[in-house]
Amino acid sequence: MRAVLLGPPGAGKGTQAARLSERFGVPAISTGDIFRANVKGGTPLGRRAQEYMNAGALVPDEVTNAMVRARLEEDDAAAGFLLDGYPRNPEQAVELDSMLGDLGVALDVAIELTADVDEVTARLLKRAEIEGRADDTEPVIRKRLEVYATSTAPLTAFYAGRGLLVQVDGLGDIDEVTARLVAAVAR
Ligand code: B4P
Repeated sequence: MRAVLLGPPGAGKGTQAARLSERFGVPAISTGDIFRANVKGGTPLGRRAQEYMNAGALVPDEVTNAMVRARLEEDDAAAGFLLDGYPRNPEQAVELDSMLGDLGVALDVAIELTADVDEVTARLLKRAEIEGRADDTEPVIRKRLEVYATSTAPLTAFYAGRGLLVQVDGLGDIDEVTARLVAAVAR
């Protein structure tokens, strides 16, 4: 399986990517997780990414694209992958095509996990209480949702135009959503 997982912040991408990764035996590659690991480790990449993440903005494409290209070239991604949170704008989608072209492979599916604004906001505020992530405050969540609507949402039309888009309802309990995703991918 070579898949991308799209959806607004809080739709459950990270949660479900971990489960799909196990189910299909492919690595889940989360750009958000890679950035957070670098922030925690105090690397130059982390220091660069942190200011954008804390503001709810996208990390610049040249940083993100180079990071994903290097990750897709690793051995464990040769037989498949699930990209969680990438691409996030049309420029990244074009760059992903170029990376996959260079690797001689193609995407099988683009999965959009849908959830409404009220639900995702509630989930992220709940996560803030548990994990205290710097980008889970109300003003930053609002900004992330704006960025999603402007930059990321157009990707659904991009992938639909290629016949690759599958939409899955992200509301309901976590197991229920996983079952929907597995059924959608297996089609
Ligand atoms: P991400 O890490 O991708 O963060 P996210 O969109 O909020 O999704 P996440 O995966 O964490 O949350 P999930 O929906 O699983 O990005 C963070 C930042 O990194 C971005 O703002 C940006 O700055 C940067 N970045 C990342 N990728 C980039 C790119 N490609 N280009 C540029 N910048 C990039 O879950 C949310 C919460 O909901 C969790 O607490 C979970 O437990 C809960 N939940 C999940 N499913 C649920 C369900 N069914 N019911 C109830 N709660 C549920």
